Amino acid sequence: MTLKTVVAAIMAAGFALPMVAGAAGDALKADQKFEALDANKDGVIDRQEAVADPAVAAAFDQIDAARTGEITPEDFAAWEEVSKPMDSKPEHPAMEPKTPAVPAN
Ligand SMILES: [Ca+2]
Repeated sequence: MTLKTVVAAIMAAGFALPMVAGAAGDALKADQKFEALDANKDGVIDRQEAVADPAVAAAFDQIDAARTGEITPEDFAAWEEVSKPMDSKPEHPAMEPKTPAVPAN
């Protein structure tokens, strides 16, 4: 193994780690939010439960892509992924569809 290879490996690891950590952090955050909203712990968020979070209530039909009247963990995670609120501003308008935040390069 040459020094160049070692440096390349370290750089690759350095780039990969924050990405993995970031993805895991987002997933955990969405998961915790989902559980907090699922008041009766039946595994889905219905309209009554959604009112606890104004942003979720406003975007309910958008999140509930399959129009089942319930938000599944998958629906919620997908919505969290595209909506990505800047901070924790519940009044952040989530109605307009947004393109996923993909780095330009
Ligand atoms: Ca529920």
